[in-house]
Amino acid sequence: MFKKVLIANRGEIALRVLRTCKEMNIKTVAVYSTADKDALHVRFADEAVCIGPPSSTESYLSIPRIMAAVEITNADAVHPGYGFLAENADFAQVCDEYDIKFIGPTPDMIKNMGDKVTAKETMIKAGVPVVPGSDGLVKSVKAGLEVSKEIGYPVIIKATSGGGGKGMRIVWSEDDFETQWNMARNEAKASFGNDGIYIEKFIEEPRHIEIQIIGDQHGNVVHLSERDCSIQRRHQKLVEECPSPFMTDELRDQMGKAAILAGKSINYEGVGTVEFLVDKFRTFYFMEMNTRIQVEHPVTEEVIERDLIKEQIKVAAGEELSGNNYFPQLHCIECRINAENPYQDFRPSPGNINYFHSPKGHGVRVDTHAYAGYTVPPFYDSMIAKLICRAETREECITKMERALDEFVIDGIDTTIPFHRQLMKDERFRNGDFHTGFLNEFDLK
Ligand code: MV4
Repeated sequence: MFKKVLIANRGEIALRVLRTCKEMNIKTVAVYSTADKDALHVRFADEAVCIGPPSSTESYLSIPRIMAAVEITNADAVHPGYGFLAENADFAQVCDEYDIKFIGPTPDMIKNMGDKVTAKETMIKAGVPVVPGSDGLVKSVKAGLEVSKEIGYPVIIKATSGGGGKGMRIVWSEDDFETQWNMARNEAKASFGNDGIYIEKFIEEPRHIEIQIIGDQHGNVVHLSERDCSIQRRHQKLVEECPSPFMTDELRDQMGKAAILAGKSINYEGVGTVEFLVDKFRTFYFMEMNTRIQVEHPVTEEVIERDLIKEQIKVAAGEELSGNNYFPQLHCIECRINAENPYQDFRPSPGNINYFHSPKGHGVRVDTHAYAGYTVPPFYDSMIAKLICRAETREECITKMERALDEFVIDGIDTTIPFHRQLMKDERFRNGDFHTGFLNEFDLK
């Protein structure tokens, strides 16, 4: 097992990882920018190293600065958390070269899943269902028009370096194709420096349902059931839950098998998430694979009673997985509490929290780095807490979430709490009748 883990991240996930390390008797090293000098991950870690100014590019995204911190503290492994360098193949590669264990998959796996066309080709070979579309990259408008005619409109143009919705364009008819094609190419070039694009049939009103998997270094891969992440706004998830209200035992079995196939086909090592689009007929299609621990991992932890960070560290250290696939025993919902004003188009609201009271009680978990007196810096992601509730049924879970949201007091900044309070009362949400376009039709009062 590792002796000392450097946590190359900040905020709630840095705290989350260091708590598990402590429970595993592993020493921890925090890194921080000057904007985070008063952060809890700095205070709770065994050692802390300042790695630069507030700007992420000069701190949490700087591979040389993080490797310098690894070197001076003599850490033997790095946990990247999510965001920042978590899916950066170069970082994983540099760790390998310095003989430091990157707690995650190999650089090759990160690279292959990061390129969406390569990922899709890999899934086709493995026998995982994918959305009908172009055979790899599309080179010209003429070729694009041909495939689109063949698969039928509407189609969606996607960037191979994309993900999370950037560089995506929906095309409703042939007349519209060239304009959208040019926009997609330019956006891809500007955002990723790679204008490679591909085309798929556009699946209307899909649900976003993802399967959590874990693989070890001995070829074992199991799935840990699903998370429904359909409640999103501009590709930012706001609520995640398990079980999905749309799930059936049969569909879970099929999606679980597909996710395991996906993992086994690349000898996947570590925790990973296979994202699927699910249409109204419960047909599912591979969308993307995330090669990191995700923000919403606690939803799975709460329904299967396992610490996913602990499992992640164990497989990274070479331990063999024990146990089989896991199935949800309870219902869990997570609400992301962001420092944003939901009445002003979710505009970021950084600043000082002068009063902070966290909800408590049976089945209530709050993962947060915030506290009374904490100042939310304007430089990073606006998520300041995850409110996670679990109960025996979905209905009880929603009621508990309403109670917990009522107890939550955060003064000094605006948060997404009022949005969640209204969502929990929404008839369609309560009926489980929603898809990824749900929030476009949601009026905040
Ligand atoms: C799609 C799609 C419909 N059809 N692909 C959005 C981000 C990226 N992960 C892929 N996305 C989508 N791909 C086809 N063929 C609809 C979306 C999509 C979406 C997916 C998941 C969650 C929210 C979404 C919001 C808008 C569009």
